[in-house]
Amino acid sequence: MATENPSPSTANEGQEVASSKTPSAMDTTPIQLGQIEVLQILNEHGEVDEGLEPNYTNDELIDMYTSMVRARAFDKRMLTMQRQGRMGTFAPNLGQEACIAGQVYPLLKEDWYAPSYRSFGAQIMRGWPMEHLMRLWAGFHDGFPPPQDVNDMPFSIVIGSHVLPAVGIGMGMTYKNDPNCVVVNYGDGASSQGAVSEALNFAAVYKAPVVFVCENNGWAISTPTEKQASSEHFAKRGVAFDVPSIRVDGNDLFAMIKATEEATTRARNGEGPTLIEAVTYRMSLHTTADDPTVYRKDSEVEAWEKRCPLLRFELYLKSKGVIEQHDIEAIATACDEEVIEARDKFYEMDPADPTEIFDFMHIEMTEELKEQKDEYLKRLSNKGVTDE
Ligand SMILES: Cc1ncc(C[n+]2csc(CCOP(=O)(O)OP(=O)(O)O)c2C)c(N)n1
Ligand SMILES: [Mg+2]
Repeated sequence: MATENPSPSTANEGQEVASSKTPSAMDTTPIQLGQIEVLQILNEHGEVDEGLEPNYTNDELIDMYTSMVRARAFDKRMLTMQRQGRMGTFAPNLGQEACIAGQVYPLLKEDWYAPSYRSFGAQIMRGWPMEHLMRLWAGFHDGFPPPQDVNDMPFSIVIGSHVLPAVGIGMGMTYKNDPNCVVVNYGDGASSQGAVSEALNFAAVYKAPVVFVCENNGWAISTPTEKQASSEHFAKRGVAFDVPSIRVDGNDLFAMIKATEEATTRARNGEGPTLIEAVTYRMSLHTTADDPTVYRKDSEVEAWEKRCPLLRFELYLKSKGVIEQHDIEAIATACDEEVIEARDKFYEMDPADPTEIFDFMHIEMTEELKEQKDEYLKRLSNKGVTDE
């Protein structure tokens, strides 16, 4: 239907104005929703798809395996420290090590990483000292800012909130002609936040060099994925926004690396975003404040234990003759020693100054805050926490 007043004031005479054109007849051919590719290279028995087997050197293979073992050692130690009352609330990553390592493996130092809270394995790979992460989880504000020269956002606890800013970083890269890209991760639960859909749309329209990794780990605390979404395939979400999307075995390090590599290449070539749905499983607690035994069956966890990302990688490395059982044990011990060294450094760090918690909200403290601070200081003094 032609509109009666077709002219935006800027339109030149005689030039066709888009809004005044009679739309072409409705094309009634059914829309073929792009089939979602599914990728697995290394299965749970440690068998590799020979056509897709990557060509890494033995040292590279041992290095990537060690990254996963280190993440698991950190995970276990943090849980122990929390149970001893020496660590704050902590979100374990047990079972998701391949997903997390694979999504940053192809990143360059200059690229950006915008993680959610269950991503310490990747943060370590990006250059965060483990004692720094311990400081963060223990609640010290100096633990949150990324180390110098690490292009990461601090991890996001407000679920899905960091995905739009990550797209903003990507759009900034395009604007400045930077040949870099951004990887952002979020969970199956976070995908229900409207901001995540907005982010996919913005990224698609502006061809932002962003890799979205939706970590589908079965649960959003006690909400199972079937109550989160009507389709178990989160990769389908990308199709609606015209974002190339793929469903990947998130417990398969090779598949995660390959999918991320292809996505980062596309991003660097100006071809815009990609959505990777990483199918994985949270084998441990949501956080140390959670007890999953009240909402999920042990049999479910046992089934996923067989799909453990480390186990299949060990089987693969052994079958290739890259490592033997004693190497596996030596790597585990070395990683645990690294974590203990970091823990000891963390224990030696100065405790926080409890008086400074009011100091960083405003450049100039409001009268109300000053009163609150005074009251708080009096209480600390009465309790003997401070001398004053
Ligand atoms: C905006 C917001 N709402 C609620 C919460 C409380 N919360 C913390 S984690 C979580 C579930 C997240 O699940 P998912 O995105 O699947 O990530 P996962 O924990 O499984 O890695 C919720 C609801 C929050 N942190 N932020
Ligand atoms: Mg989840």
